[in-house]
Amino acid sequence: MLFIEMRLSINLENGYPSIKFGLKETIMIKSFFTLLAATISTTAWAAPIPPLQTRLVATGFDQPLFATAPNRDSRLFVVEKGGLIKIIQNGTVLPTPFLDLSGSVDTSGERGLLGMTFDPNFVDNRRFYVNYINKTTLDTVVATYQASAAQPNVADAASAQTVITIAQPEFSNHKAGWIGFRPGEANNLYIGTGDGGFRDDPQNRAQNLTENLGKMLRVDVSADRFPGDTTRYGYAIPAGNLANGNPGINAEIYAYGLRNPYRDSFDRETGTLYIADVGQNNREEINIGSAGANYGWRVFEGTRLNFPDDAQPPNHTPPIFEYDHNGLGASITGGYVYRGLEIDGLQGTYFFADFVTDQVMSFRFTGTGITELTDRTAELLSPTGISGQISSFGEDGFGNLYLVSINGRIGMITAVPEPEGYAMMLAGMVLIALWVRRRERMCQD
Ligand SMILES: [Ca+2]
Repeated sequence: MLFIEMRLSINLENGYPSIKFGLKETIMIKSFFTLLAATISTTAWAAPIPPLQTRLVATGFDQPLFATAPNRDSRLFVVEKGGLIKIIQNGTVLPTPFLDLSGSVDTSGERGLLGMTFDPNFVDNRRFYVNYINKTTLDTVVATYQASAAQPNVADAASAQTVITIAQPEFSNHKAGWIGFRPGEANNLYIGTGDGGFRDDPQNRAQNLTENLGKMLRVDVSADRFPGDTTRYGYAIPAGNLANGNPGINAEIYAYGLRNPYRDSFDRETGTLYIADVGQNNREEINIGSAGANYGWRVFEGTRLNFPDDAQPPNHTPPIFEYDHNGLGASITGGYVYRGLEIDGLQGTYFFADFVTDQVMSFRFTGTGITELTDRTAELLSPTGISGQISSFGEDGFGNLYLVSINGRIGMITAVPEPEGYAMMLAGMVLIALWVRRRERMCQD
């Protein structure tokens, strides 16, 4: 199609052939080119989405909770709840873990090694960050390490430095744990925190602006703020956080009113921040992250009033999408916007799952709402592949997306190979034809 367009364009002037024809021929040619242009532009706007499948990448992990990679790096780093980070390289899980934090991590309830991200300048500084619950204090720790200069598949354990600690209450749930850098904002580390448990956020922490729980935090980690202390890395406060110099508000807070943001992600092309917040009684929700936003918990659960005794915040930012517990599920696992190179039609499609009902869904965010809500469960889950219990999605260094199951399996979202895809389309057409014939017969009866 593109080739035809290029050949024809040689003879075009003002969009139409310059050779003189009669009126009738000119109208016909104009109609043809209008049709051609419409076809090309439609094709460019919405390449068809082929049938999808999950291709198993590796199995045998112990409660994997996350998968990620440095930009344009062909390895995939898998985070296990118990404290190990393992590398899949060329289809093989390397026998030596990249990092072993099992001696430092508490794993009871929703505690564990919960998140990981690579520094945008990883190629130069070999720096990465982890989020875990400390075995002794039971508090959240975000720490930075460096990969070994001599052995790139092993982290240098002695390089550990603490970026921030966040005090946690005694409850073992709502520890969130995602951390990440927004594309194009290399200095600032985003840290999602839950309300710390238990139910109904008993201390109302998510709305308390002197608490770092129930928040999206943002700190500047562009330099070691304690160069004389090999155990502390620290951080600075970037411009544009909520407090903006107000001493009555924690300087780290970017946005607030979250219950258990599990999981969050940046659209690697647009930088849009997606925050999936796990609900309590009734609603699972997906929010768009913006500086100063209040997502409402505990007063609101989605758009539903959860705690009528509290004053309703006037600045409540409702989710872009929510579902109730009588519908899609009861515990959301947020995913990613697809920006991989393999499947044109999927560009801009956001994937998420529900941990309780084993559903995988997708939609597109238009900037004001969502469109193309699609149930992907039948395509992406199967008894022999990824069967469910989606603990996270993962994104590799090239924008490919993965399903991570807590039962130990990891698979990549791919297109069904074309001959099979055609076969499936053909089978679908045959089924429709049979159905039409059956209806015709029924109408005749
Ligand atoms: Ca230091």
